[in-house]
Amino acid sequence: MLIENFPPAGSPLPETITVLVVDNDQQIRQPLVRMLSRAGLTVGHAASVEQGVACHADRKFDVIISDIRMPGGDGFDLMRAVRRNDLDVPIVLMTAMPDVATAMTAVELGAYRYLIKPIQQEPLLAVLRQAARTCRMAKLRRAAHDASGRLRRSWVDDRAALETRFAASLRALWIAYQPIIGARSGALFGVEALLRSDEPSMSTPPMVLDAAQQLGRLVELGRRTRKLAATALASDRPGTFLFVNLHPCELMDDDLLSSDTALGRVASRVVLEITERDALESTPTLRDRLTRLREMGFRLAIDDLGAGYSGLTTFADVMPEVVKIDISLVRNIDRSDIRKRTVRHLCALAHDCGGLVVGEGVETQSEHDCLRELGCDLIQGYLIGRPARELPTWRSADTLAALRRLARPSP
Ligand code: G
Ligand code: MN
Repeated sequence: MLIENFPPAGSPLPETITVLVVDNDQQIRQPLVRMLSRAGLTVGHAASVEQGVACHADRKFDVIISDIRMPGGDGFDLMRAVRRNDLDVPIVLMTAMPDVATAMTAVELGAYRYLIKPIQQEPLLAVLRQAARTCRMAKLRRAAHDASGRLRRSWVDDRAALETRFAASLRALWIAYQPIIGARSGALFGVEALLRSDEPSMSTPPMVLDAAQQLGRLVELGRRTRKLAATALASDRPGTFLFVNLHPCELMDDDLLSSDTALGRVASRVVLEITERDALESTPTLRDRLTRLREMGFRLAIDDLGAGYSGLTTFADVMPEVVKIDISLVRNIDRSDIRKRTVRHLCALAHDCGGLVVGEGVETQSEHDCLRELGCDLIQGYLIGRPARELPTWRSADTLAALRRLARPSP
């Protein structure tokens, strides 16, 4: 085992990302190690599963990247062995021979990414940086919990318990639909699909999302949610839009880019809502992925604009067809000059870029009227309808006109 770029003993803590490369093929391993070292990463490498496991046990890396097929033990054996001692380190798998069986195993074991060789430098670096950040965040969170002394059981037990609860919440998953109507016409424009679970120990959507994040299963959760949401739409009359929330990490899931999925098949009726909880710019190949989604027929929305984590940078990155104004700007807007001014300008900006604006979380008639006066095109909130198991039954008179407006003007 060789380690490149490690600082000499006694030097300050390294700021660089440490990565372990495991591949039996020297022709692949060596150039990869060289490329990562040149990019400033601290790189360890191993030629077998056994060596890799020993290497990681010896010196905890921020992220591991491993080949799948290797003689004497494959990438999955490596994952299982590493997980016995380290629940956090993200493991990126790579293969020259992708197939459904290995991809499914990778998902089941919680691989961070499944990459296909040959691997391009920039996307790989972006993935590794993001993985290292995830790993460090997990470690920090763990340290904070430890320090508070709140957590008495072992982490392994906690993880197992969390996995059990998460599995139960997945089984009890369902979708609630909330109507979105035209601000002027009052006609149904679409519905937002909202994640819900009947599992009592994980009863709120943030609890399910948080568990998925901790367990590295956001992609899996996203796939299930999208499939469930799309199935209901397929049985609905044409003409209304389905708004679906995406976690930014779902943008990296190739399943989202496939036309051969339940959601892909109805893409032209779907608005994908993106919230920038994680920096979007850390999503490699973002531009290409957004272009591909639009080619498939999807429209894109910025969710929760004004909520702190969803900012104007995201707006510029995505050039959304729809902007959703966050509930915090909507609440009591009729009594706040500054909110009125903000929303008026956000509407002007969105309209200038050819987009529509949705006011979210509208609870009173005064908020509704005020938003309409300020230029909001669409309204969503308890005033109109609470999220419910059934799709709203009312029909749209102006959906066609709205559809025409949504026919994508160029950014
Ligand atoms: O982040 P996003 O905008 O997708 O969140 C939507 C959430 O807001 C849903 O969980 C939904 O239940 C909730 N919601 C929808 N309408 C209202 C409303 O009028 N008031 C409040 N307080 N919450 C709402
Ligand atoms: Mn939303």
